[in-house]
Amino acid sequence: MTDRQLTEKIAETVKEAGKIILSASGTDYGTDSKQGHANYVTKYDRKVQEFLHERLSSLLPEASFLGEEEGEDVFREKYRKGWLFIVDPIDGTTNFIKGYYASTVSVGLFKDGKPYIGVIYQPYLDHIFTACRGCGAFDNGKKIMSSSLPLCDSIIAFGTSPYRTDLWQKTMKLAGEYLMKGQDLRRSGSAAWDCCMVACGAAGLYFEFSLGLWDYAAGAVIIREAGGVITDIYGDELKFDGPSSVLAYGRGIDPAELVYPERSNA
Ligand code: 2AM
Ligand code: CA
Repeated sequence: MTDRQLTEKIAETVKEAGKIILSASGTDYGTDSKQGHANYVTKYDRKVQEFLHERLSSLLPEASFLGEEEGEDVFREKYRKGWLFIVDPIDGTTNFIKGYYASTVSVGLFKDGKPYIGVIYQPYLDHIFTACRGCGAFDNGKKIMSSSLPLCDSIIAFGTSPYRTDLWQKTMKLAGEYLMKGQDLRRSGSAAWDCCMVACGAAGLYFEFSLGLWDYAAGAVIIREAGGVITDIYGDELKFDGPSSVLAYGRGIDPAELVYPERSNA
């Protein structure tokens, strides 16, 4: 199987998983709170993850599986060799619970600890973003490139890391600074979606102070294949081995215009 064929197979599976999200009805989401502020899991997160675990494991039996919701959710040294699926079954769980129609299914495939394939599906809009290393990035099969516009003509997307209440001042300060430098701000509630918006050029830049690996694993491949840049929020290389801050931006942004926050140990 070629890399493109494997990407297509993963995309088919991820689209099927999206149907589980669309099938959710009523108000009984079986919602449980997780650690931290505004951090939830529903029975649908678990269902989608189970479905993906089973289907992706039969697609690539030699791959390990790391998912947000159950089982293995911590990056291990052994993942630096071979294949690893990194899955966020519902990215934007709060949106899902509230009926905000802005959640995604995100599947990254790493090879030897580095992002290799990325697939992100927004089931409400029926848009699937795909990329594999060296093959380019696509939105519903159409090739995409990140924006060539400068910061002053760009939408700035950001996330608020709501489960980390200690980060709100830093987040809002940076958002304010970018509001003055860019065109306007957006906050979608799904980090994976924000990555797609940078990849296709709708947004020029995206930042968030704290994300799980599953929130940005797939997005990183899609952004890079679309000619964009993704680093941590200080401009340092992403390590792809656990939680991190994220800064992503399109081709047109002059790095000299970026605003780097002060470093802290948080
Ligand atoms: P989620 O909906 O899958 O939890 C919103 O700012 C972004 O942060 C979403 O992509 C959301 O993903 C993510 N997020 C929410 N809680 C998180 C946590 N405890 N750790 C890391 N990311 C989280
Ligand atoms: Ca997530």
